[in-house]
Amino acid sequence: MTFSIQRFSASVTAFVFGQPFSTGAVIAEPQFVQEKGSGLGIQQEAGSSAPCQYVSITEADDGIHIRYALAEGDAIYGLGQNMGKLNKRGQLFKTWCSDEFRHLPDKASLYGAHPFLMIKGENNFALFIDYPGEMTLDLGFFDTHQLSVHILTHNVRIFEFTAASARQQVRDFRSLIGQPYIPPRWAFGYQQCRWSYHDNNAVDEVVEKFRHLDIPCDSVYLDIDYMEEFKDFTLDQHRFPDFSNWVAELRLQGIRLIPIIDAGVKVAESYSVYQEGCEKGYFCKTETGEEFQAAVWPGLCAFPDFFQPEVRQWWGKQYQFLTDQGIDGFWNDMNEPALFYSPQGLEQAIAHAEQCKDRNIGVHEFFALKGAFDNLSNRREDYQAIWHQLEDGSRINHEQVHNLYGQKMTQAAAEGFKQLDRDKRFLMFSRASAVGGHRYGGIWLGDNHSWWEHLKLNVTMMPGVNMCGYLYSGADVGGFAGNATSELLCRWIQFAVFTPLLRNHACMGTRNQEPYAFDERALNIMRQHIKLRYRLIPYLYSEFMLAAQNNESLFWPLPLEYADPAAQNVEDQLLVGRSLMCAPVLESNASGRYVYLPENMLLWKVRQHDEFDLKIMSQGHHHLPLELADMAVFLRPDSVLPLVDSAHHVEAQDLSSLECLVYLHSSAEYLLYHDDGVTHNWLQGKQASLKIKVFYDAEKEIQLDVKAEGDLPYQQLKLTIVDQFEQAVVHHISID
Ligand code: MIG
Repeated sequence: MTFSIQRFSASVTAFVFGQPFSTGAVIAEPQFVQEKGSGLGIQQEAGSSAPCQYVSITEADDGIHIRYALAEGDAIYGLGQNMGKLNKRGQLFKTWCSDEFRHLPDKASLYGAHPFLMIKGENNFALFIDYPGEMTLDLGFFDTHQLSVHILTHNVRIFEFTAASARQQVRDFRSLIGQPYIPPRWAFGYQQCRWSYHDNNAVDEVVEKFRHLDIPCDSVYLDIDYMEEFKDFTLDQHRFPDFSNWVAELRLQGIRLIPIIDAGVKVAESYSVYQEGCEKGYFCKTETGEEFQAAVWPGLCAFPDFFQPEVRQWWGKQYQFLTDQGIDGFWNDMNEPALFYSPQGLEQAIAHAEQCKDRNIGVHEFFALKGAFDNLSNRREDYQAIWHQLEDGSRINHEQVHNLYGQKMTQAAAEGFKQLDRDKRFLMFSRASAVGGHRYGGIWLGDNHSWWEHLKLNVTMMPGVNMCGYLYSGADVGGFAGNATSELLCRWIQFAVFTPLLRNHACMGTRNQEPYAFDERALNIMRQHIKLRYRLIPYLYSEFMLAAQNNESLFWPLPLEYADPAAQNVEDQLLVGRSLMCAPVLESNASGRYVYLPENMLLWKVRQHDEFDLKIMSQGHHHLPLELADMAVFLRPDSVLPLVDSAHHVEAQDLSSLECLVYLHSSAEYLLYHDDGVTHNWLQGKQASLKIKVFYDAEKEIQLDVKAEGDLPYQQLKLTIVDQFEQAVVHHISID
């Protein structure tokens, strides 16, 4: 077994086996490299293992194995977008991006491949396995005391992170993979989607309802039906006439339209995108050099070979068809890539059926026949038939790089936007992803169901995707498939108030899921909490930007923050940024919930978004009454929560008066970040900030120290300070 060792820092080491495919996940360069067999005793005997601090890595005929003996109390966090709880010990996962319509508890993989995991317990360390094909991660499934990762290759780079604290392990990982994608500030508003709002009238009606009913909203989505025959970068002129004028009209009302783009390109002679791609050889090929084709929504499709820079450039330019008409946000779908069937697969299934015709086939043959059709989608054989062209002239089989395909589509879009307008921020998020794709866009969490279990899953998934740098993310609020109850949607909004992507989305054929599609009481509750969301935008945006710049997460699990034993099993509360903890209600017919407070906290029980109902709660277990109209926002000791007034959309918000809720123990210091929210000028030092310090002087009097830097919209500051004795004082100051 030969490998080389790369040291990135005292706490980050990589072990390199074979000739790994360069995934682009890690953009940092190692500081020090020990080459294979360099006389430093690195060249190992067969069967020996690499000198990792905690795990053992061995090479076998079937690939590379990582093993670690789990102690009784060890917990495992991370794994990004995957099923299960926060602590993933005991489960089995694999990396294989898939169009997974049913997020059932034992699904081993969904749309993203995020093999970053953290072990907490006897030893504390993290691993990242930089390989874009399949691996299985057995986190104590076959043997409770054995963690084993089997990577189906001999070419891989494995990172070990050995910093003592979990936060530092994540920072170390994130500093390798680079800064996350930064959305425009308006993308922190409420967004409304449905598959599909079929024509401009349907969209106008949605907008009219939101505005008329005084529910804030920043964007409405266009799902696949806006296209002509599902052809990317086309518009159905009948259902969406006079598109660019209409886009401009909606913009005047503070609404942006966000169209979907699918990965598959319809095979059609008269379709210029297909024609050009075909002529230039931009689509993925089969082994014999034919165009690879499979069916998705448009019927037979070809798939752009996003591994080629030239193809990415070409694809990135296509978005201009819509940006020229005033569009500045997109979502990339079906880019795992999802394949409904290939002509070969279908032919085999039909041949199978013909063999069975006119015979008494018996049950076993019946199930085989049924399976032949049931398993036509996303077949492994079809993926194996795809070949990608690489820059050095060589080719690589899709099987070995599958998890990068969708990410490269989003990279193409991001690179295209940069070409179009270097300064402007576009909204972009993708369904498929892998590690490294956080630099190009956000992700949404795919086709969940209107089930309480999936609200819970939204909670446990957020910290995982954040660790991998996907800060701009969120689930389909209310659930995609199935029918949401008004109660579920109310509770879901109460959690999603904290997720950067706050988008209500529902599948074709389900009941309407806009807030106004439910009873009046529910509508009033949803309106209140969506307004709360807008009140929180200065905080969420600031926390987002600082987390992006400092390699932090926005959502962080309690067990990784607090050492006390009772905090170790808390899975249904999360820290949100530096000041807050959320504790959403995740059960139906609940009039409250249990919460565990690892420290004293200030509870703001929100029923009215513009009224404070405050109470200090002491460290420990509590049952908290929370009627459907109520949600809990907890402030940590010595923390500050900035708030502004709500408005119909983000850019209409009056930021001149800022309000801060402070929970003061001894000294609260807070930095509120601000920038223009639409350009990348913040990279050139055009960042503004408000530094707020609230403390006691020697006479035990409360003192304030407020410093403004840069171009800030805030002029008046109202501070509501609650001290340990629940005494509230209010200060008004002006900011200059
Ligand atoms: O096969 O475009 O996850 O959000 O509404 C379904 C239709 C294709 C899957 C996406 C979903 C979207 C839907 N798409």
